[in-house]
Amino acid sequence: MTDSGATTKLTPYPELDAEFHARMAADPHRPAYHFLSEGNWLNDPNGLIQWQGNYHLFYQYNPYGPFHGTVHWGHAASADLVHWTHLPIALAPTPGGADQDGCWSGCAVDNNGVATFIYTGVRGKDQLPCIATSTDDMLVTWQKYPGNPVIKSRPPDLDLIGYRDHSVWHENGTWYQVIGAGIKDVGGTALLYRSPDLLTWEYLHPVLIGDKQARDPVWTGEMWECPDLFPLDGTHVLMMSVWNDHQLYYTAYVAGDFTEYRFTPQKHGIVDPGGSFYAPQTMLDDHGRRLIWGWLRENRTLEAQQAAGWSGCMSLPRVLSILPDGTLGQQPMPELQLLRGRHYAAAAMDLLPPLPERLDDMHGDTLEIIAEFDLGDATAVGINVRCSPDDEEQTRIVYDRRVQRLFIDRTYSSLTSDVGQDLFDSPLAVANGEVLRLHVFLDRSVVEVFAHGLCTTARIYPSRTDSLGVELFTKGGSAHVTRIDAWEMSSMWT
Ligand code: DQQ
Repeated sequence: MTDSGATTKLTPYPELDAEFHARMAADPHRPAYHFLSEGNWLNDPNGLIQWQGNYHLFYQYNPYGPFHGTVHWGHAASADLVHWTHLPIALAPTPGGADQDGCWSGCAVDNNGVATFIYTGVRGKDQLPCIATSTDDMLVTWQKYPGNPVIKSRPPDLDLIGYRDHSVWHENGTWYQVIGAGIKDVGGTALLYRSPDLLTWEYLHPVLIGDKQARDPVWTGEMWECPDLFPLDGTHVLMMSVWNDHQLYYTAYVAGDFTEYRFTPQKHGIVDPGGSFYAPQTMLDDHGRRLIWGWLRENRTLEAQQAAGWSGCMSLPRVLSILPDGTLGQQPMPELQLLRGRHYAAAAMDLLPPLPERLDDMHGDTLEIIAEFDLGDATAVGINVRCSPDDEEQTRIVYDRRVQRLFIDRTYSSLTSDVGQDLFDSPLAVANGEVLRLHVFLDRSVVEVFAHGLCTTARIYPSRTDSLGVELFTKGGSAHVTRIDAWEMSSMWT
């Protein structure tokens, strides 16, 4: 493949043979209904677009192993946003080209009928914007623009410690994009450009500059990766994935006013505080919904990832909204109900401390669970999932009303030592008299919890094959469970 417009080569990589697929299929930690690559390494979602009746998800992919390197764009498509089919690699580094060392993150737009990627090409120390286009209905073949990179250098008057990733939109006949960056000794930023044609770009100004010293209201570090700027429910949202001193932290957001192409934050938050979700991307679908996917990082050693032969999966697709208090809300995409299989329901019940109530009929490692609690005089209530019969292994989802926080407690999630065991918490205020509603998606090594507009996701790696039980519990007083439903979830692969 060259930068002169030739079609991307499709299969220059080691085959994932039948033995490899069998190993992946037998892996008890591989999710069944969270998107992931057939093997090897996956990170950021890229190029989300609806095209000719299909949704397309591209993603950062290393076909050479389960580690970050030689980054390509993997590709999958879906007609219903739930069942997906893997397609050939869409972008590969071009030897001698502007992306010879990696096709890093970017987005897709419809440029007057031509599907177009804007992505970061890596060549040595350069990380610069590149363009590729496709003219086939399934977006399988891509032609790189011969003039890549389309921006030849960073803005000269800024001392930047990073410059990559793209959020592009069209407004009043002009293309705009923000590029993620960090201003040395100052903080993260998103730099605004405009263009008549996606090929020639004029730098304007930073839409917002963070303060890497400020911890309050949300720390945003020294560089912003994967910025995403979009209108939502009458306001604007800017998301930024916080990179600091070569570490990836979380994705923060600001919601507020975007006038004259400058952002004035009114609300701040963390998109998903569960310690795994990073580098998300959003898309607007033809129902007018703003959908989001994020990369769910592994939380086990590099050696464990190498041994597994795969690393990384996507969050469930979620629908974004602005909640009544102006913060960002997330709901599971309703189409996920297509995956519901066998249904388990239990009658409403009183919960008493101290022992948890095991739901004998409800068990599994790929479950959707909806539980509603009248908190009564309890100080905390919750659900334990992936419980072994003796409770030696269990993952606790706990709402503690005294501190008004929701926890995912992984202290006892696994008997193995090479996996994360810490606990993640998020602010969640349930008013007196209000019913607490926990909506949990359990998918082997993924626990994704929705509650009152919040979403928090953690990775777990139970070691026992019988860690399949579900329990409800209360602490400090009695509570009443008004509803408990669960479904076995089927696989997303067509
Ligand atoms: N991942 C890409 C970069 C981006 C980072 C490289 C975020 O473009 O900044 O794989 O995870």
